[in-house]
Amino acid sequence: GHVFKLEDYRPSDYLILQTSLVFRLSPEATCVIATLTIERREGVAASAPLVLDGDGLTLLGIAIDGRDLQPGDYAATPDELAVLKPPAASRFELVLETEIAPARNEALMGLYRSSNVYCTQCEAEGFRRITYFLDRPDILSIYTVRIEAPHNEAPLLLSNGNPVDSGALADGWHYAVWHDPFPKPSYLFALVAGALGKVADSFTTLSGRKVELGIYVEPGKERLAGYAMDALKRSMKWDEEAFGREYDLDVFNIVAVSDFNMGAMENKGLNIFNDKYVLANEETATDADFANIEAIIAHEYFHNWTGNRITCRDWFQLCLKEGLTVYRDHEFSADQRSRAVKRIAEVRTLRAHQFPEDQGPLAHPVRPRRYREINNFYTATVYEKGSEVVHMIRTILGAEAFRSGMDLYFERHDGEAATIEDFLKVFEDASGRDLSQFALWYHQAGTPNLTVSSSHNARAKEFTLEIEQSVPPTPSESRKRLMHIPLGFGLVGAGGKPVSYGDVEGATVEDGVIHIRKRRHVVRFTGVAERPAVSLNRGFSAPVTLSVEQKTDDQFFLAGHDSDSFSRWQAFNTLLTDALIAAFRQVLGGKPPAFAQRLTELAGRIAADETLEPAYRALALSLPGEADIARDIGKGIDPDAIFAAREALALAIARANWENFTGLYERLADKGPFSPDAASAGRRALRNILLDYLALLPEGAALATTHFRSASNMTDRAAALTVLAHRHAGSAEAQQALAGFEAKYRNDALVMDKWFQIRAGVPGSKTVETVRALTGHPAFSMANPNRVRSLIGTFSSANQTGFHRADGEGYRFFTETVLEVEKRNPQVAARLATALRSWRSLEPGRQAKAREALLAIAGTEKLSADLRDIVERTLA
Ligand code: HT7
Ligand code: ZN
Repeated sequence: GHVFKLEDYRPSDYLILQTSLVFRLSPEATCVIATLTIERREGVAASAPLVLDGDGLTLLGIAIDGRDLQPGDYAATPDELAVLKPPAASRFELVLETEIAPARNEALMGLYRSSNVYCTQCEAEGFRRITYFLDRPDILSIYTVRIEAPHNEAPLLLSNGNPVDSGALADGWHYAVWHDPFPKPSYLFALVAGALGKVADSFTTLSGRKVELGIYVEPGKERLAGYAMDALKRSMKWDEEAFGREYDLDVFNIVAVSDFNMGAMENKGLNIFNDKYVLANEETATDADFANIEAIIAHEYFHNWTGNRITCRDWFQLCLKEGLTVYRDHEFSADQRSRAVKRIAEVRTLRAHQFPEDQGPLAHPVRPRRYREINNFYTATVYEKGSEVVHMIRTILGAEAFRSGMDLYFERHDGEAATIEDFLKVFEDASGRDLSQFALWYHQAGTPNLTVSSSHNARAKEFTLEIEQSVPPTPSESRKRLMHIPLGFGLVGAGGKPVSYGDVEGATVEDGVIHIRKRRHVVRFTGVAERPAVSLNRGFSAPVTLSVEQKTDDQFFLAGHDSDSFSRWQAFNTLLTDALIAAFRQVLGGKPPAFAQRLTELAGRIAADETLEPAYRALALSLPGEADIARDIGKGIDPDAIFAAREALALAIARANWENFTGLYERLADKGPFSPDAASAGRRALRNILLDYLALLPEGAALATTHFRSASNMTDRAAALTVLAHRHAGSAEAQQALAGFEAKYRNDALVMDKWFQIRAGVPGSKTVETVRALTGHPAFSMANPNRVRSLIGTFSSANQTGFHRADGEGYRFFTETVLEVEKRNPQVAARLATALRSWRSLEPGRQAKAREALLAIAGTEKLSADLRDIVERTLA
């Protein structure tokens, strides 16, 4: 396959100033007429051919300035259209007629059908599956779209921008015309047509313009869209307050569809969502679902400025819109909920998804320089690490200069397709700082490590930190340059009070941040009489790993007293991780794992500490996951031993605290009516994690059964079902609860996804057979991405003992299924296939079997570009 390179970027010879599209919708034969106003760029020779992108298209007609082209004037294949002799005039009108079959589009890119609704997905390169075009994000065009369809099949006709006309046609057909005044790249084009229910509301912007808001869902599900609408209005208000950004069209529409490759899509004025991120009430959605809906509604809305008004010059710049917009949605959720809890959750996600990517064969810079398939670069590195880079800019500049930089970005680049260089420049200009070394965060892959040791000289009243940075090698980047790392820190004294200090030597230290720029810094703090405990990477100021030589007493002290809530959580989490790694080694050595009493006691104190938010306590009590432990161990992974170590620690904590936990569990029972707010969700989270511990003790299955039966919302019901199915697998209680849940929700696809997830997550060697059997379940479908991700994705990415079964059966099932999914949907298959990216860290037996599975996929004929790219990089 072709390798696209950043250094090969050059502007196109032609521009497309206006794009007028007519769609005559029909499932098997939709006719698309595109009228493109084309302009040759200045300085380009009139003989330069106009070459448009296509993907599987059938050309029915082609004309320029009203005259049909003759064979020989152009060359058309399904994947390209070349106008060989364009007119001499610098501006001309090209009319193209293509035919497409949305009903047969199972890849879910371009125009397709989802439950009888026509919808589109054009990012990254889906527009070329609709018509021939310069399908690249630096071609900004003004769109007018006319949609025609039978009124009874598609009473609703939507596209980008504002509605301008509609009316009846012959034979029961009707039409609607939409005009979007903002020039946009083709990937932001959208169309929706079908019979959908509507929830309507409005929002008045800061300057007093009224915007009509609509959320469209499957008829009958309107009452499930209320939370999404509320989240939308809060997002619109927040962007005005936090970033001074107002909405710019008369309407803003959101459509929920049930077949969607990702979470949602920010098409201008017409966001299209995976229905899982719109539909919710307490009966069907968990607190995590509510939080995701809020975050994704906000994310797509925020793209209107960071992505749409200012877009990307090319796909190498994807993080320009994605990293920045994730940063913005993180800030939004932090403001709407608990900032401290949100930060911990973000870091857990980053470590679970981005760190393994950065530390494995698929590692790439936040701004990659090469790709074979752009769809495979919608990654945790581009999104989550990209957001962390923006977070660091904010840390380095401070709130005020950061905001000035953002204002300058909007002012300077509105209406443009920009680059990361443009983005960094606005912050340099707004702050007067030099960000050239910092820019490496965009260009260099890999997670930097900081090795830190400290010493105190009582006589000289001097406290010293020795800090050394290193970036491990990553594919095709063996030598790394030194990074600028803003390291948040605090010197903590008795009772958790900050320790003051005088002059500092050896590094620039400002506002609680040490600026690491060299390989090694010896940072001396003068005037420090007592030895402090040092709290490092406060607030998770930089996405790095730390190797700190620290006394266990200091770690316990910080876990109880650090005034930075992130670092306090981190200190306890590090203690748990260290204990789990030690236990893993004991299990491998054939010894029963043992845990320090003071660790299990500390867990009890945190659980009961009323000065801490319940959600924070819940996060502290949720043990590092099996994959987190594996990542921290690094090599020779035996998932069964990790599982045994983790179970042993959970049991030790439960046994040491059962009275305390039981009392708390009872006091936390929900009394009032349900509310999805963060505080109520936090109480449920704490109570449910306590249940998870208590379920390990005698009578645990009975307790979980009672919890399950008395649950008045999906959060509690799903939590109890998970405890029964995972902790008491195979028990009568588990069987009964699973069957009851299935009977009750068999017709609710999104709730059945939870059931598939829970069943796919059951630890142990038997689950592969269960999952294989469940692919035949009436509620399952290989064609629906949500179903595939729930069942197959959960099994392969979240069930360590099940998937990595020692005999390789999990991998064989995986190979078959990935290839089966690929026949319909290469994008979803490629994403699934990343489950084996950490195969080299497995113990030798499993490693050999995982490699066989990857080779089996790689050896398959006619593999899609998407899947081939992932397996070949994984094996390289
Ligand atoms: N910008 C959107 C990305 C997206 C996407 C990419 C490839 C294939 C299908 C897709 N659906 C959505 C989502 C976002 O980041 O907001
Ligand atoms: Zn996005």
